[in-house]
Amino acid sequence: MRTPIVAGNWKMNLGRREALELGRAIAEGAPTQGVTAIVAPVALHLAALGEALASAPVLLASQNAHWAESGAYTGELAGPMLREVGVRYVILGHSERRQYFGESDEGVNRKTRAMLAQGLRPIVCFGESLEEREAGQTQAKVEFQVRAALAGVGAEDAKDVVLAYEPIWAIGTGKTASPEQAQEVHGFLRGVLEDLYDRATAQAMPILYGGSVKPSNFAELIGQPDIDGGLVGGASLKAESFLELCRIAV
Ligand code: G2H
Repeated sequence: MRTPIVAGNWKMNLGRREALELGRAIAEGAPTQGVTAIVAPVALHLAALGEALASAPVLLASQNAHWAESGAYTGELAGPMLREVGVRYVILGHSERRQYFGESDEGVNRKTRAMLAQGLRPIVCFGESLEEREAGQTQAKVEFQVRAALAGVGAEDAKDVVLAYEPIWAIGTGKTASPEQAQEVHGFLRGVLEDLYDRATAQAMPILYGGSVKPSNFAELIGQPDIDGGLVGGASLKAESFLELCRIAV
C-alpha cells in the first residue's frame, strides 16, 4: 500500500555537467511506475535538474531548506524558491548536518512544519550513533528524534512526511544494518507513529532505511515489512546502481 521510494542523496558531489548527465541517465532508465525515484543534487544544480527532469519519472529533492519563506538569512534557501524550480521533497536533519552544522531537533521540527505549510514533503533523517547502539539506547534515541521532528504536525500533514532511519555508524562506512536490525527499528517506529497518530496514518507514512545501501543489500532490506525504501548516498552517484535499486524496489 506504500509505494517504495528510492532517494539519491548526492551530498556535495558532482559538477554541473556530471549532475546533468546523471540526472538524464536516471530519467531515461527509471521505472515509470511502482517506485518513487528521487534525486537530491547540490542546491546549485536544482534549477538545471528541475528543467532536465521536468517530464521524467524522477522527482527532485533539496538537501536542506530554511524555515522562513524569505528574509535576511544569508546563504539560505527558502521553500517557495525551491518549489519554483521543481523541487518536491526536502531532506532535513541528515546526520551530517546535525554533526557539522549544528542542526538541532528543534530546528528540524521547525523546518518540517514549514516545509509542509509550503507544500513540500520533508524527508526527516534520524538515527543512533554506535555508542548509543552499544549502550542499548537505539529505540529511545530514534523515538525521541521522531517525536521531536513531528511535534505539532497533525495526522493529515504527517502523511506527507517521509522518515529516514540512518544509523550513524552505517553512513558511508560500508557497514549496513542487517535487515533484521533495520526492521526491528522500523517496526518499533511504526508503533510510535501509531501511538502519535492512529493506525491508518502510521501505515501510510513511508520509513526509508539509509546507510551504505547498495544493489547487493537492498533486496533484503526492502523485503522487510516496515522498510519502504532507501535514502542512498554513494550508490546513487552512478546511474547503473541507482537504477538497479529502483528496479529492485518495484
Ligand atoms: C547515508 C546515505 C545517504 P551512504 O548518509 O543519506 O549515504 O549510502 O553513502 O551511506
